[in-house]
Amino acid sequence: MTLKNITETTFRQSFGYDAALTVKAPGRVNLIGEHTDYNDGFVLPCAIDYETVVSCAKRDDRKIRVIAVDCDHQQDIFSLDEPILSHESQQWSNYVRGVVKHLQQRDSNFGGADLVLSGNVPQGAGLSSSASLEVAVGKAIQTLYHLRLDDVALALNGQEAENQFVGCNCGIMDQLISALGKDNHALLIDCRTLGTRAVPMPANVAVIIINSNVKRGLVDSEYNARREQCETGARFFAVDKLRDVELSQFEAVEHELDPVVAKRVRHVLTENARTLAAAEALAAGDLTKMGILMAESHASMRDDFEITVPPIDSLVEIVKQEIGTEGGVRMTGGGFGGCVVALVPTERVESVRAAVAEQYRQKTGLKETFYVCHASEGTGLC
Ligand code: GAF
Repeated sequence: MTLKNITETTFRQSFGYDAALTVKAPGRVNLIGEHTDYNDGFVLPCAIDYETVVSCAKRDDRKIRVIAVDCDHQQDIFSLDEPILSHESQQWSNYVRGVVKHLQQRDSNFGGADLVLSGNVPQGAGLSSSASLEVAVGKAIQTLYHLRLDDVALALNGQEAENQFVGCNCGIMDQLISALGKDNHALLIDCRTLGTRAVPMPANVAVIIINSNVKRGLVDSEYNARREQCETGARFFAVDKLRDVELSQFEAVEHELDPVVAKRVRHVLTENARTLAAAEALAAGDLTKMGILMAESHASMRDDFEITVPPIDSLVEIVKQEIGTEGGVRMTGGGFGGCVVALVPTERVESVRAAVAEQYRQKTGLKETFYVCHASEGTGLC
């Protein structure tokens, strides 16, 4: 059964009538440009063929009623005419409540709705299951009520909900790529202007995602701490965002900064430069150059930004040994576990799979999950 079949069938069985429409919004994998988005820098993600799907219909009253298929069919119901507060026990509900609350502040021309959600983006793996949920719920209401909000506004709305309602101070990358992803392309995003450039994925190159299955802990607090360290760095240079600091300017005064802050700043400045170079390399189909940039990015996340963990470093080493100069591999996403992404010639996929299957458990005691993904279209009707 497809996700669309699941949400439509659940809708009919639970609410006793047919959904008016079904929308989807994908998760993402970031090829390079990590922790640069909230520094107004550059990122190069692609949307993936794992997504959240929402079947929905208008209601005659001003209530929002939602069922989450993947959370034991739990239900939530709240009114648009009362203050929308956090749900005490159902965390998934807070993404829906936050999106609806912030949507009301952007365009309140909508009434009640019934929604059924389901998704297959692995949760807690750093592949943006939350952003895909936020964008999908926004898209559902926008489409049902013909709200005059474009997909960039839906992305900003999702980010606002996550920052202000859920409490994670994330940047804009995940929601924006879920909203704007392009089939067979990565997107170079300038997180200051929100301008995008679609970069074609080279023919015969596979996007592999390997979940380390490390239990992620303290992700939000470590994430927010990194963000604060970057803000401290920006204050040192008397700029709003690290985007406005040149590498040479930083190197001239590096020793005056707190050593930890200096490492964080170095990561962000060098990662921005790598991301721009990677967009060129990808566009030129230069997998060797991509490999070098991805390896440097990983080392920078490990040594300067300090967001990798030993099993992730092991995975990267195993894949790197296997592919040599034919492609690249690095940790992807916020860090402290999650996934690595590899770009390899299609014919190397099976040898990478075999190398990881043979060595990862032996080195770490953990079992990986292996995905071969397709760079996909952003949110839209199903
Ligand atoms: C998480 C955040 F949600 C993004 O905004 C981004 O900062 C990323 O971590 C790190 O690059 O996915």
